[in-house]
Amino acid sequence: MGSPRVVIIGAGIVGTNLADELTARGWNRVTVLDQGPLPLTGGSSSHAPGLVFQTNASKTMTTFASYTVEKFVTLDVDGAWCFNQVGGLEVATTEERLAELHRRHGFATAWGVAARVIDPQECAKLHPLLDPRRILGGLHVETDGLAKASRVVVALARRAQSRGAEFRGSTRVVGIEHSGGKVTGVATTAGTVPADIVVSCGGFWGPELGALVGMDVPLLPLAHQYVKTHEIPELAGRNTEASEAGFPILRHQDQDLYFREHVDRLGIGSYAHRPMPVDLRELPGGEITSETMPSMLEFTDEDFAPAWEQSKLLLPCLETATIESGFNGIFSFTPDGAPLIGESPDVAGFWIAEAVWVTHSAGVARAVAQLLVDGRSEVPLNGCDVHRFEDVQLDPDYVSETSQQNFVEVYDILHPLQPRQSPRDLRVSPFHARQKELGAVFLEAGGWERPHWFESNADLVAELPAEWRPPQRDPWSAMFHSPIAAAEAWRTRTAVALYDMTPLKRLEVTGPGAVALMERLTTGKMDKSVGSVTYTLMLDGAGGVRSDITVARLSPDTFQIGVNGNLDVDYVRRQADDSVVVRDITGGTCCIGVWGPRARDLVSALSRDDFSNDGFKYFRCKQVRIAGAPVTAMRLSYVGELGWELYTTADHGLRLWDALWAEGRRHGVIAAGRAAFNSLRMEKGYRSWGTDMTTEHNPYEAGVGFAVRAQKEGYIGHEALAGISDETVERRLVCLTVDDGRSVVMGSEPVFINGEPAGYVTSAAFGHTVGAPIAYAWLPASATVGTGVEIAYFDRRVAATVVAEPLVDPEMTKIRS
Ligand code: FAD
Ligand code: THG
Repeated sequence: MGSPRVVIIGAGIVGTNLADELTARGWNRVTVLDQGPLPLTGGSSSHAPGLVFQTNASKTMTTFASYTVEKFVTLDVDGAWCFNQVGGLEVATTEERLAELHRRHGFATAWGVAARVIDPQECAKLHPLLDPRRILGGLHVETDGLAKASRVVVALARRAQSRGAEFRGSTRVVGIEHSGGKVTGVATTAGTVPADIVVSCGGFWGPELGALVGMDVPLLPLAHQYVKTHEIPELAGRNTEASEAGFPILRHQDQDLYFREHVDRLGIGSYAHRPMPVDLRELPGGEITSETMPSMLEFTDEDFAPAWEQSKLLLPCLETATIESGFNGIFSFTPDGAPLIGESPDVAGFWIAEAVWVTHSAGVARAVAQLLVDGRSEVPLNGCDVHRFEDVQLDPDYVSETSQQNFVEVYDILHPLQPRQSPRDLRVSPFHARQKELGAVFLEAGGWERPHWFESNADLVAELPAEWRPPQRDPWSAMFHSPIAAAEAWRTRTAVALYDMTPLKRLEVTGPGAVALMERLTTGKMDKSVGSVTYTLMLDGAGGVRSDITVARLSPDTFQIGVNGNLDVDYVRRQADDSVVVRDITGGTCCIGVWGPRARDLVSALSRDDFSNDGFKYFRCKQVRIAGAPVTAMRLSYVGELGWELYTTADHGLRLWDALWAEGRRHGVIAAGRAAFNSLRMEKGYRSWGTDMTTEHNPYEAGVGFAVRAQKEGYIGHEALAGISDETVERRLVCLTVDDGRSVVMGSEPVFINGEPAGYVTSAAFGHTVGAPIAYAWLPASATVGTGVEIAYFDRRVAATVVAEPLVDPEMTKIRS
């Protein structure tokens, strides 16, 4: 049997890259269909100016971009370039932006892209059209440049065709055929094309194509303005028709603008205008020809006027220039700016790869090809997986509002904790009203309102013992933070605190096949006594960490699983057969973490059940009553203190909270938020999946090898772990503390050893118990305890040291007593 029959919908930059990547892997039964003519289909790629700036806050996105560069530089069409590596220059006209460029320099370094922050004179030397007096500096990336998308598609289509792929233009897909929950083919205006796998690379048409199988594709088509000037005297004679450009591509984020050369003209792109959402139903229908470009709408000059004025200020040569042409070009935006990759939950074999820039196109295509051919992408996709969204985030109004917001903020300086302003209050726990009364400062995640600290605890800051008083923070790390977190951490470690754990996703897995399913999916022993709780890992086929979860056996056939997000829900559902029912019970239930040395006193006072150390052991669960409410209590603690997670149905939640609060006054109870929580979990050495570890890492590298049961076989990923141990790994997630005891970093900074980039920070926080900032970082295994490193924070270097972990309660005396 040959390779599966694959139909790719869309011959834009993503679809052609995918055809290339699949055929490169020996899959030769690939058909690419497009409604438009070939090679210029009228989609976004047909007219993309193709600026490729690799630097991105996301490691995955940067890796996608770097691969795009690496691949495109090797391509040509009859000798004509596909990638012109002119370099990339981002300039700052404000102090804030200059600082941001230093931060972006950090991202580039952390993710392996060479970059430099340079002064105005050097900027002007690289790009002589710049007025150096208007700028404060720039970020220069030598390997950035221009991708000629309209030529790349030709080069790649030829290559894919030479390996057996077939391209058909002017063939519109009108239906997806499936039977028994599996894709069987694609219905087109020119008949049916049979298929085992269909990948929709339909760009901003994605939602229409997804609808053919009932799949939500949360992207919004938005128009964005691009103009070309008439001839610029300063450019005359500099470039040839063939080279097109010689100066670096230029970004002026303070004014939402970017620039490139077109031989002797300048091209200007603007995000400075109002968001212009496009209703797909209003695009002109009928046959698409090379003259009708459905992705190009008429230029609206009034929207461009302010951008033109700003362009003249940055590039004085434009004072005397005029605009030759412009258009409002359509492409996709998503609620978080990242692409959409994944398989339909209902129709197996129907995949999407959409909302992808030219910049990331080759990287995304390689990832999808690896998913299809190998079952796994080498680059972690958790930030790009279409199943990352919660149900409420798939609502078209949500997608529209947040994607427009993303357009507006595309070049803004965004703090990692910066919450969206709207929509808010989409999901609240039963304790929300009480939390508001306590002055909770909420940040949003997955639609949930989560308290980060409580203003009602402000008075405690003055009571803090000297060794608990947090140092003053720099303005950036002080944003969306409060010293109240120190007081909340202090009271958690010394008295007791209530944490709202409701947003932590939980599944009920039930049925005669439940044990077998959990045995197959995890590294731990699942067939344990009812009442057991197990911390365990789900791995992918290559031994990468898919998730770390807690599994509570509630009855012989029922487990409650604490997971890390919607990706886990999607995965466990896909893996389950008819003998198991997987239910997401998050919304109908709630959870309070009651943690601290007084937790037992507090909970026992409200219950007839046995909460003694013998009667309720660490990592056990029981059905109990607390203040009359039926509660599933689990003795574990992500903050590393004595205590329980108390689960009940939503109706009982408020009473449970009120009872704990009222009784808690005698035990010094407080409500505590995520800021303290995150610091406490790092002190205890607990990883946060998605930030500290992903599928890219094996358990031993990530420091969770203890959760792999040595005797166990037959689970997904087991074979891949053969020969791997704590001793063999070449890199490790390690704990650092900052030497000066005060410089807090934020995460995603590069780490230097002997002056050379050696790794990057994952999570970071001030460790209130240990009185020093903590950072987890990926470093070579040679960086053992005691190794001195430097973390680059903006334009500073912060000295830090690899330390033994956990920093708090390594003997487990607090948590087990
Ligand atoms: P497309 O190129 O749109 O391809 C999708 C294809 O699917 C189309 O050819 C379409 O005809 C086909 N299709 C849709 N529905 C059907 C159907 N039912 N049946 C058959 N075929 C169908 N990105 C950068 O990285 N750098 C830039 O500088 C840059 N500048 C931009 C400037 C402008 C003005 C615009 C509009 C976009 C810009 N982008 C840039 C974004 C970039 O152009 C797009 O993200 C990218 O081209 C999308 O590629 P794609 O293959 O997903 O989509
Ligand atoms: N609570 C519950 N489920 C969860 C989390 C949680 N699932 C997702 C995520 N958080 C998982 N992360 C952790 C990390 C560490 C621990 C629990 C959940 C933990 N670890 C013990 C340790 O390392 O010492 C395990 C000890 C053991 O294996 O016996 O407690 O917060 N419900």
